[in-house]
This record gives sequence, structure tokens and C-alpha cells, in this order.
Amino acid sequence: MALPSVVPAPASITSAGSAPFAVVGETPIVGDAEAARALRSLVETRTGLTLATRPADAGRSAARDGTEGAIVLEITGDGPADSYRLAATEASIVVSGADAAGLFYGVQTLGQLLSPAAFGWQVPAVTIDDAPRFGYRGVMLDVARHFHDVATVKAFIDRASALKFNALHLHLTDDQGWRLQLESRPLLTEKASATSVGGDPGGFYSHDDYREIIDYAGAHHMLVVPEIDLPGHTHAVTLAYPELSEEPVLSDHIREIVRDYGGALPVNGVAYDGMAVGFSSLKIRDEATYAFLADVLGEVARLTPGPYLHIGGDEALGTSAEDYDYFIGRVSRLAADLGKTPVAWHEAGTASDLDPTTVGQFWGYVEPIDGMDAKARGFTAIGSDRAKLILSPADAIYLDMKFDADSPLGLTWARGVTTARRAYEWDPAEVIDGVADEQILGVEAPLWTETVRTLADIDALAFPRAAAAAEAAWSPAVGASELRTWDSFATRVGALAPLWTSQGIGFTPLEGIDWVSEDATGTTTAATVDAGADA
Ligand code: TNX
Repeated sequence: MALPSVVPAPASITSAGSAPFAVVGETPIVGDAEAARALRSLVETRTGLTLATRPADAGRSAARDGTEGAIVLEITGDGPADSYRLAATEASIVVSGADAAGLFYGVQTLGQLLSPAAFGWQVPAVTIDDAPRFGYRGVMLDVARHFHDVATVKAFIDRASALKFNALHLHLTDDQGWRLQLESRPLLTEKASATSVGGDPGGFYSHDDYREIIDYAGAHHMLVVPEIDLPGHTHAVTLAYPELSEEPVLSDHIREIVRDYGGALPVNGVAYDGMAVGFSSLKIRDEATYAFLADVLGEVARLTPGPYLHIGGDEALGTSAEDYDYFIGRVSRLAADLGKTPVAWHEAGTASDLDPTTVGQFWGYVEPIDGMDAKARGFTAIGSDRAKLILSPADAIYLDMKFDADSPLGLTWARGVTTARRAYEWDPAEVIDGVADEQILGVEAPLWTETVRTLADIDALAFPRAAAAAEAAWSPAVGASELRTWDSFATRVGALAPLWTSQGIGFTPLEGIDWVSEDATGTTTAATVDAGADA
């Protein structure tokens, strides 16, 4: 009998083969109030049933007696962080989280197990013991190239947390805009937030907006990782503090991008709405730059409860190698002195005086080229047992890569038009030679937004590939479990289509995945969808 479909694949799942648990209008949810609210809303969205919730004590005894047909949600306090057990029988469902996050993840799994039945809804009799492979499971949203409002960010948090992602990296600043209001440097959002790529409208988050995002993420067991991209990707600063910036470096590469994608060449003090990268730089040998960064990073650090502060460091092609080395050493130490763990893109691994606690984020290919792996090893070679890597291989899990050549959405620089299968078939431990498993903090799937304007655009690009990234971050290594194969994933992720549809997720039904559809009578069928796109 086929195992029920859960994504990301759990560490262990066994089918009892007995009768399913029936979910009907009278089924009570008993136990932990916060998780009960989350489950109630998930069940309501998926089934239209509004289940009653009851406090914990009554629930415990009901479940132990096995008489009441209840769904019991409890936090046990033992087991690895984020882990849970889900035991479903004909008589009851008990979801036990080691901690609140574990229980939340058990609830997400339960949501995926619901399917329509003649009598209402059912959950198969199954036992799942589940815990993540990596502690850091991230998604990134670029809110600089196109601004995305708080409601959109919350919707992205809903989607990501349901796949057991626990970090939301916000790329808050870039050449095209500065998206976080700072009391210490108000001119940044006053002067440099109004536009996005292509002349689209911009926007920014007030302190209250940013807090609202952090709180919403926290309620979904995600932490926010803010990025202030430095010392390149800083053209926006020229609109507010022109004295801090070098003149743009107009390389052949920049001229080529402008020729291919349109837009004007960057001019300091004028909003940039093109797609070129690597032309801007702060002044590296001017103390005013560091006074600015003490204000900016200090305020961002104070506003952010999470442990990480991302300082960028990518594609600083407008900065000399010597200046880059000096800058990264100094600014990584500034971030660490603010009490945060600095995070930087892999180029920063070359810096001779890098703060030893800095986490590196690798964005090269699954099979690295151009020495990008050597740069990434710079972080783990430092000798601090805190120095680790986050893997974001661009040709696998950059969610902004196109999988339909004819769609205006997405880019193709990371090895051309991509497939869901490419997002799936790689293992985090095999990307960078010489990096031990315990030096991998986790996996993050970035969504850059040069071509991405709306939530519908986000959905169309990120789904289903975000699910493949979730599996790299959460599930056992490729080959370590019978579920960790492309064929299994293609079946399991296809089975999520009715759930995603009920949640309003506008995924792209890529070919090669058995997308399930439910008709009005609750009969499910696997459909091979011809969307004109490859898996
Ligand atoms: C590369 S990879 C970038 C971004 C672009 C992205 C588009 C990296 C750290 N930086 O500046 O938005 O490609 O795919």
C-alpha cells in the first residue's frame, strides 16, 4: 500500500494499514491552544469544517481512552528541537511536538494528510516520527528589486512555514531601493524607496510594519534575517547620502545588461530601475561610511530579535579587491560587536580579517565553478566551531530561475531554463568538498524579484520548487530514505495540489509531476497536466 504523501519527506513514516480516522464536523481538537488554532484554520480552509477546540487536560484523557475520536495536540518537552510524532489510528490522532515548533510542524503534516471521503474527510492510519536534518531552513524574498507589502510577506510566511521553513531572509536594500525606515537615517526611505525595477512603484516598511512581519513570522516559527547588502548593491544610498558613494563602475557587463534588458545606465543621485548588478560601491576608505554603518546596522540589530544580521558582500564589482578585504573584515566585526552572528554571501569568505563567527551563504552551482567553493570554504576554515555555511545553489534552488522559456517571469543566468527535477536532485553535503556535515547550518532558497511584482508571480515561480528546497533542508539525505527520490517527490508533491489550491497558492503545474485533482464528489484523480513547461 502506498504511503501517504507528506512534503518534506518525514524521517520515518509507517502505515498501519487499518481503517482511517474520520474527520467530521463534531471531531474535537483538544490540547495546546495555539496549535489548535492553527489546525482549526488549516482544516477549515481545506475542508470547510469548523472543528471545536477544547483545553488540554480533557483532551489527554480522551485520547488515552481512545474513545472520543479526538485530535490531540501536545508539547512533550522531549526530543530534538522541531521534532514531532504523529500517531493516527481509527480512534484518535495524537500529535506530540518536542517543542512548540515541533507541534506546529506536526499540524502542517496533519493538514497534508487530510483527504475527502464518502462520509466527510479522513486521515490515514499512520505513525510518523519526524525531525529536521538541518536547523536552518530558509527562504529569501528580495523586497528591494520589487517592493512587496506586509500582506504579501505574510502570505509568503504562511506558505513557507507550511513546508517547515524556519527562516525568512529579507533582502531589504539594493541598488533599486531602500525598504526599511530607520530613525537614525530617515533620508534613506524618504529619498530612495519610491521606485522598483522597470519604473514600478516602490515602498518601504515602517518600524511597525517590520515588527508586524517579525511577529507574524514568530507565530509561524520563523525568524527574520535582515540583509543590508554591502558594500556593492548600494546605489540607493546615493539618493540619500551621495557623499558616501563612489561613482558607478560601468563595466562591459553592465553595458551588456542594459543593452539586453533596457533601462538607463546608473547615475548617482538618480533612482536606478534597471537590472544590472555590481556597479555601485560605498566609499571604503572614508570614516563617514563606518559612522553610517554603525547607525544603520545598529538600528537593524536592535529592531531584530533573531540572532543573524546579513551584511551582503556579493558581486561587489565596483570595489577593488583590497578595499573589499578591508571592508568585509571591518563590517563583519561591527555586526558581531552588535551581538549578532554576521551572515555574508560566499565572496566574503576570502576576507583575511573576517569575523570568525560569520556564516557564509553559497550561491554558486551544485557543481561549483570559478573557485566559488574555495571562497565558501573560507568560512569553515576559520576554525571557529560557530562558522558554518548556508547552501543556496543557484542552479538548483534559486526560485527566480525560469522554468518556462516563454514566461516573462524569471531569469536564466544559472545554467538556463530550469526544471523541478533540478531543484530536487542534489544533496547539501555534496556541494562543497571539505565541508563536514556539522559545518552546514542549512539550506536557503532565494527568490530575487527583478521580474516578480505580485503574490501571484511569487507563487508561480516558487511553487512547486520551494517544496524541493524544503526537502533538501528538512528531509534525510538523498538516498538515505526510500522517499528521497525524484519519483517519490513527484508523486508526493503532486498530491498537495488540492491543499495548495484550497489555500489560494497559484503554483505552476509543471510537467512530470502527477498533479492530483479533486472533483466535487471528493474523488481524486492524478492528472498529467500539459502546461507547456518541463518538470
Ligand atoms: C544574483 S547571487 C544576485 C542578485 C540577483 C540575482 C538574480 C547573488 C548573491 N546576487 O543580485 O538579483 O542574481 O538571480
